Amino acid sequence: MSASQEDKAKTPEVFTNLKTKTPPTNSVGFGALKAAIGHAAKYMNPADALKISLKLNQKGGFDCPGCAWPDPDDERSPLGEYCENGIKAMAEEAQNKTIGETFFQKHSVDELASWSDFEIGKSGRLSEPMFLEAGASHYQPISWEDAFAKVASYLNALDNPDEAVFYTSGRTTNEAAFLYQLFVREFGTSNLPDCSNMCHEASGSALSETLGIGKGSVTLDDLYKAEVVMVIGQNPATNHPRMLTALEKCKNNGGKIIAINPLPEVGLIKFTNPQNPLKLLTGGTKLADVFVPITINGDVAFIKALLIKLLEKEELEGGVFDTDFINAHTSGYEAFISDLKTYNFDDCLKLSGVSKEVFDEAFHLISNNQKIIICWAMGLTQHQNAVDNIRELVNLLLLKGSIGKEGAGTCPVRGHSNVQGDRTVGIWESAPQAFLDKIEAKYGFKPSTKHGYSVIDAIKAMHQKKAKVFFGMGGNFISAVPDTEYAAQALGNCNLTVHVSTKLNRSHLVTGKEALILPCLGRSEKDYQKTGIQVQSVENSMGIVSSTKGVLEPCSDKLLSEVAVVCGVAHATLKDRSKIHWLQYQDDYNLVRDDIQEVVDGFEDYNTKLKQSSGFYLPNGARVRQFKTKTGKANFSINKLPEWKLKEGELIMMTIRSHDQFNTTIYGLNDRYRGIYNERRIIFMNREDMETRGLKEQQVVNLKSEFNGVVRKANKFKVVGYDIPKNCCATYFPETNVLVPLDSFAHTAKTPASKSVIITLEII
Ligand SMILES: Nc1nc2c(c(=O)[nH]1)N[C@H]1C(S)=C(S)[C@@H](COP(=O)(O)OP(=O)(O)OC[C@H]3O[C@@H](n4cnc5c(=O)[nH]c(N)nc54)[C@H](O)[C@@H]3O)O[C@H]1N2
Ligand SMILES: Nc1nc2c(c(=O)[nH]1)N[C@H]1C(S)=C(S)[C@@H](COP(=O)(O)OP(=O)(O)OC[C@H]3O[C@@H](n4cnc5c(=O)[nH]c(N)nc54)[C@H](O)[C@@H]3O)O[C@H]1N2
Ligand SMILES: [Mo]
Repeated sequence: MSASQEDKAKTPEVFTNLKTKTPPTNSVGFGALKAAIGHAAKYMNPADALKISLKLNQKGGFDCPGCAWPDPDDERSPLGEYCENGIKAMAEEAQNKTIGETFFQKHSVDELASWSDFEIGKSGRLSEPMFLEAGASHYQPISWEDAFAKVASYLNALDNPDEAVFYTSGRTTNEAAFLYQLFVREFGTSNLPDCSNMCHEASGSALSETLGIGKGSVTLDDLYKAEVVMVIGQNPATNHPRMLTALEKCKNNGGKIIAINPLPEVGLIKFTNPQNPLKLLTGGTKLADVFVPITINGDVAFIKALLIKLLEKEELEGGVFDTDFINAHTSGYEAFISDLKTYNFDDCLKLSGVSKEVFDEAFHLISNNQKIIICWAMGLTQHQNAVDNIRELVNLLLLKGSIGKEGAGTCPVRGHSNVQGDRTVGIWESAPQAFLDKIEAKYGFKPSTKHGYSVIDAIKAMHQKKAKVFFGMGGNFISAVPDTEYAAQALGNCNLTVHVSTKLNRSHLVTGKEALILPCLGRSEKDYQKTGIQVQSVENSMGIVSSTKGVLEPCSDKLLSEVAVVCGVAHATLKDRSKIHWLQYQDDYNLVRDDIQEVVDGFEDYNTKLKQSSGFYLPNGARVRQFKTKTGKANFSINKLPEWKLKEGELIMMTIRSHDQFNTTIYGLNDRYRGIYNERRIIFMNREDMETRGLKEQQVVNLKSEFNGVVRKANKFKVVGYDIPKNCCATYFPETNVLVPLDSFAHTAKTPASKSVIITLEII
């Protein structure tokens, strides 16, 4: 009998021989160089590794497919603007192994699903289109023409275009993303969920409402000039390592850093710049001036505590708030202050789990400085009250006038390398009317104005059989989304699931009745088309658009670019009913950019500007104090304290990334900066919590979450005692996504609350 859809979706419950060490006290340095070189040597050809290291994030080179951290405008290190995890991302993409017909003949879908995510990822690059026929156990090769025809026939057989879901992960370039959403809209739906729905959607919602732009306001130069940088809910040493260089520069200029995190993440504490040989020898820079060991989801309470004390001091002494800024540029101040006065400082501080001593240190820095930047990531956006977290931070910045001036502002640190750009060019299930109007004016068809499905809505629609075709442009949907078992049933209900991918992943194994894998070029590869090798473009976390051009030969001659895949699917599906000449775009991507400049604001002279070596900045109202909100001003907001409470025996769990993974791609089994080796099925626990439960190091437990009466289980995790606040625990994503309830998500933004999962332990 074949394995169940749910079983195939879950990570195998197998241990790999855990070893633990005391976590290091310093990040990057020699250890990182060694790990990067070791990884590249193991998985890449030496000549490719060299080519890549010379071109990665260099002007005129290609954009690292890792994170969205920006490249410096001015000087770039001759030693390479990359980091250990950038090299790992490259080694993953530019693997020297490929898989095609023989591999899929040898291994059935069920067998592949029994492999760990690490093993699946290491099987090699996908080299030819593959098709899984209804009832078949193995994928078989299919020609591109037949694959396009298959997609077209399933799409055209739907009763309504809204029965199809078109997911995007954030690596897709501007050119491919623009064409993809254009095809989806011409096909007739706005079902464009994307990884952003699970990532920074809460930031986008909170920032649009309060500051009029769903993106951050600062530039790298601001970070160098800030007096205080607060890094909250983010682990840069692992997920945005080049940010540490910027923080170091800030410190060298006299700036102070406050790190707010349940874990004493080493990168926040101390950093040795690998691009500075002297520092490698002398031992690095202490980064965090104040480390705030906050309870998971204690952030609203902590920020409120800060706001209350700031108000007290302002009323007593004055000079704390930027009154001129508040008067000239904000709205809602009085209502905000009168609400703030209803809260009690001691209650807030208690809820945050932070001591008065540590609070005072953070308070001192905030109240005495005027140029403040707040950086955050998933530690704030993946809670039910995620939008409140961010709005509360905006309140703080507004009181201090710390926005739209040098050295101050918002810095939501984005995840995927082009997740921000994808949204800019139209990957949005609820795109603004003005954008849809421009599409209509340019192409002559009327895009659907209905709000499409976000990730959570899409899963529900597939589960209810309201959606029947799933198309994934990159990503690994089944492993990335919450509530793995429910999502597996949802995908299983589809008639067809299609994935445009570089590498094999679990989503290729948890399929609809039929399935297609469409293999595409990676960022590092040369994109040969009729008019020559194509350049593409991406937007980083600070709103800079720059070009990216591959340097390696494609790993197989049967790969298409994402642009060509979109053109092929669109041409086959829409045929004569299209108003667009689809195939012209794949020959010359300049034509795509010509279109983007007509439809999307800020892209005037796109093709010319892209030739500038450092790219160009998109307009950003908040950066210049032009707040494009409903009130025309920056809005204060009123946010309640979150109401969650733990019952006896319960813990609050955050699902986080190890140092050896990129989302669902597992580079290796270590988490060096947390002292973990050779294992991912672990749960980090407070040592007192272990004692109360009589738990020993490495004891095996099952994890259980109960939400609205539904029990979810993840079996077999080893307990690791760690420096984490009481009643809090941490596990790795995606192993524990089975425990994240689909209906536990951020209000307004619908980001799954994967950083506040309430669980109990079952001792076995
Ligand atoms: N190497 C590598 N780079 C990546 C990625 C990757 O997987 N690997 N992923 C990319 C993507 S898509 C993204 S979105 C980013 C993710 O980057 P991060 O957001 O840094 O990633 P997470 O591991 O989810 O880390 C969340 C951090 O928030 C803390 N945290 C959790 N809950 C709370 C809370 O309630 N309050 C506070 N204050 N802190 C909390 C955790 O302890 C952890 O340090 O990185 C991007 N870059
Ligand atoms: N529990 C829990 N769940 C989470 C999170 C969490 O912190 N906790 N984080 C969430 C976040 S922030 C995010 S962004 C999502 C990530 O969700 P996704 O973006 O869907 O997942 P990834 O793991 O980044 O996708 C990896 C796959 O993308 C494909 N790929 C890689 N490069 C390319 C390319 O250039 N083109 C194409 N077409 N395909 C490519 C490869 O086949 C690879 O297997 O997960 C979310 N899920
Ligand atoms: Mo993300």
